[in-house]
Amino acid sequence: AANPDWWRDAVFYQIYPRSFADANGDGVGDLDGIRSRLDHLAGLGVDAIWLSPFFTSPMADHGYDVADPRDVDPVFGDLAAFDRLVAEAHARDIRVTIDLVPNHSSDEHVWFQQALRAAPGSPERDRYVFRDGRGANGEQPPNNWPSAFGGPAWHRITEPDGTPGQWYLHLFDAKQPDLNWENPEVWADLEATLRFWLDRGVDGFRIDVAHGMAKPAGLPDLAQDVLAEIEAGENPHTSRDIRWDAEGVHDIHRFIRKVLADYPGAMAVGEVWVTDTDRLRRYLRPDELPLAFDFRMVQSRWRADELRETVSSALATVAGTGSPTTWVLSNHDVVRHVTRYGGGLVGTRRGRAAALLQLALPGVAYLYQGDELGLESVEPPDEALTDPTWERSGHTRRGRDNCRIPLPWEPGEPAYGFSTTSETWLPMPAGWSPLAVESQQGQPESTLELYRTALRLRREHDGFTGGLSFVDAPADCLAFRRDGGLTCFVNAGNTPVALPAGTPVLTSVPLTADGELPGDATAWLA
Ligand code: TEU
Repeated sequence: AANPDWWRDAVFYQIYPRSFADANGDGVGDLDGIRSRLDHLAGLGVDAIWLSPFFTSPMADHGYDVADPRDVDPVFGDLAAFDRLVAEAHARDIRVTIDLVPNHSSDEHVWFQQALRAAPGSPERDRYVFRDGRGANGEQPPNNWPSAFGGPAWHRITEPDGTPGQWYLHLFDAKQPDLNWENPEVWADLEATLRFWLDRGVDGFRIDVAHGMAKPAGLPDLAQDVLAEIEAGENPHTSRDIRWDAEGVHDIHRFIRKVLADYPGAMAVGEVWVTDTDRLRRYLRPDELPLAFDFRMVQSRWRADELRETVSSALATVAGTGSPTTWVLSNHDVVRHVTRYGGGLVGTRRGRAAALLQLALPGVAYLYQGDELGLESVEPPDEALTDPTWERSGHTRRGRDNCRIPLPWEPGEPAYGFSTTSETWLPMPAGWSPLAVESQQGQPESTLELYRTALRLRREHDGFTGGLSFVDAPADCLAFRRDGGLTCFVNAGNTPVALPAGTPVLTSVPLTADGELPGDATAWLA
């Protein structure tokens, strides 16, 4: 019988559909492409996939601008292709989870088109956050909020009679108007979307901007010092950034959880960009989110003290909530961890060590496609950039294309088996041939085989059960022991160190001739 708590220690694999595999040769990945590569995921040993959006969309934010949340965009396939994918994933014991984007819709959603044609104050306008502007003729935005992509979070429309009109809120791109979560129709529509996909067999959801749907009453200005920090690119995500984490968001999560409760085993993970322990833990409740990404691991540098602090605060966040931690190193929004840790040989080595750290920790792990290949971020040339951040920031922020380069499957030249065309939606770099799946497959020293072995041990070895206790370790090292008996020993420094007693089960790089753990390496010991 199905275990309703299957997700508590699961390894999820995030697929960014544009960049995973392209079956129809148009240079953009698609659902049939994903289906054709399921054996890679089965061989890797992941428990579930998370598909970033594949819904009908004008692709202003590559699908995070949803025009119809209950259909498939033709660039990715159709509902029949989705059903085939779910069936073939389930046949391999891989669960399928999908993205849910409740904070905003596309401006090409039928609701927004109706809102533009309707009058101020109408029920159609009330599904979004329309306000009159400030200043004599309403020519100033209603408040000082910036968009997460740069520029103001407000866009002024032209009324149907041709006069300059109201403003609408968009915390992201202008083509992503925020929905008004004070409107009951918005709730009912989200429930319809949840049930639509759950009835089609999905096993859960990743909830986009899960800290963003509710807005503070009266939409007050941001404090000047907080605004200055945001504009300096510090993106503090503090409790003083009142655009996010408003109290009302918790009611919405309780509503979602009630719907999920009708489907045994259905899970949800929130993209909660809240890094304050007390604020984050408020989302993790038996009647709210079962899981929330802990992004402090993404923000942590490759230093033993920071990593240890990251692990401690993540564990403190979930303590007493009944939820496990959700560990993540990379995703489609951040510079890949190999690059963050220094890139090249050093970054690759640290990336391997970080993978063994991530996979030894109690709870849920999310891998991002390409993590298992040790991929680095690759910055495309200016003219190839597609992320809305580039335009909206006035070309001051290059955006997130660097972590969205299509995956290399086969050795050779671009597109390395990703597509039959070399004209991929983002250019693929020269020199990726050795990183391709087929190049690494069966090579014992490869990052792909390291992940495979690690996932197999995590599944089969009984040392991985229970919580963790930190173990004394030399400077620049971090060590902990799982209740089941496995010890994870990370050397984040440069010099080899002696390991505690125990038998090495797996190491990210070979031990020295003296049996010591080299720098930038992790060992699992039983
Ligand atoms: O990201 C939301 C988010 O808050 C951060 O990732 C960050 O602030 C943003 O990337 C700006 O740097 C989610 C999705 O993961 C992202 O891809 C979407 O663009 C965004 O929501 C809007 O839907």
